[in-house]
Amino acid sequence: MNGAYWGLTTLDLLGKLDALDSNEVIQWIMKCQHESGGFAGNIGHDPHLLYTLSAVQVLALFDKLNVLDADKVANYISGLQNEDGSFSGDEWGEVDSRFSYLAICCLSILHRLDKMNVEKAVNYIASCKNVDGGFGCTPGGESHAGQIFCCVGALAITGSLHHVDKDLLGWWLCERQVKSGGLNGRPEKLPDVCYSWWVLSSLIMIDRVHWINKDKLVKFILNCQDTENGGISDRPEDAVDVFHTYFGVAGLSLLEYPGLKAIDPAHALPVDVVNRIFFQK
Ligand code: GRG
Ligand code: ZN
Repeated sequence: MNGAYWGLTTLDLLGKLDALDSNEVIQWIMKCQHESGGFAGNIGHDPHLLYTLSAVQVLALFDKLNVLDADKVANYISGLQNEDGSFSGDEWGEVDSRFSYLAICCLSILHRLDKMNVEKAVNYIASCKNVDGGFGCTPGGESHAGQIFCCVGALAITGSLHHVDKDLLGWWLCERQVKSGGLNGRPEKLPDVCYSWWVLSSLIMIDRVHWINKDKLVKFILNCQDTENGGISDRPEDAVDVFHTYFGVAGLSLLEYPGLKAIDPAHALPVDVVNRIFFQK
């Protein structure tokens, strides 16, 4: 299901969503829905918030959210909220600030944020903030750009960005740019194309994107292309995959690279899709 979201969102950003038969995709997605209302990664697998958001995002791309029983999906999601405001990813109970983002983003797309306790959810995310301005997966967990995207995205969607120290976090995030122009996910690690999304979307949400060198990042991403067979890899000369192809193209879209649709940094969907969800009910 995540693969469907990465591949189809990339196609949409490229203006090629019609390359696939939408009915076939939608039928497969609906076969992945569990009786609990949540979606699984594939037919017959167990449901999880991760696949539930991807399923809802793909239906949004195709303007087919109406095939869903939104209350049923929302009940599955809100049922995973814990007493302290955190979210479990599925019935087995692992807690992570990623799951807070998944729940908040999904309920927001479904216009069902009122089904969860937003105040408690926001307070839990704020409790994952560290002294370096970043966020971890649970309180006290090491700051990591992926978790920062989740926490900042969730705070942006709920109108709670006042919990972020924008200068402190902006400094930590812009320090992720290394000599080659690429971004890493935490200090001393290698650059990787997918951080073009996790870091850049966060910088945009806190209005600090001008703190990195955009031209150098564009060149780094383009250098990771397989110019013969297509696709983008994590770093130059590596094998391509659909995950890094999506985050490379999405990063280029955030960098306003010509010929790509604009993408919304919080909902991780093309801006025209987000506008359709929130402004054309
Ligand atoms: C809708 C875009 C979107 C996402 C859904 C699942 C999720 C929400 C976000 C995941 C955030 C996250 C934790 C991303 C990091 C992915 C990654 C590259 C992990 C690798 O971590 P390490 O520590 O790699 O193994 P490094 O780069 O530190 O060596
Ligand atoms: Zn990566």
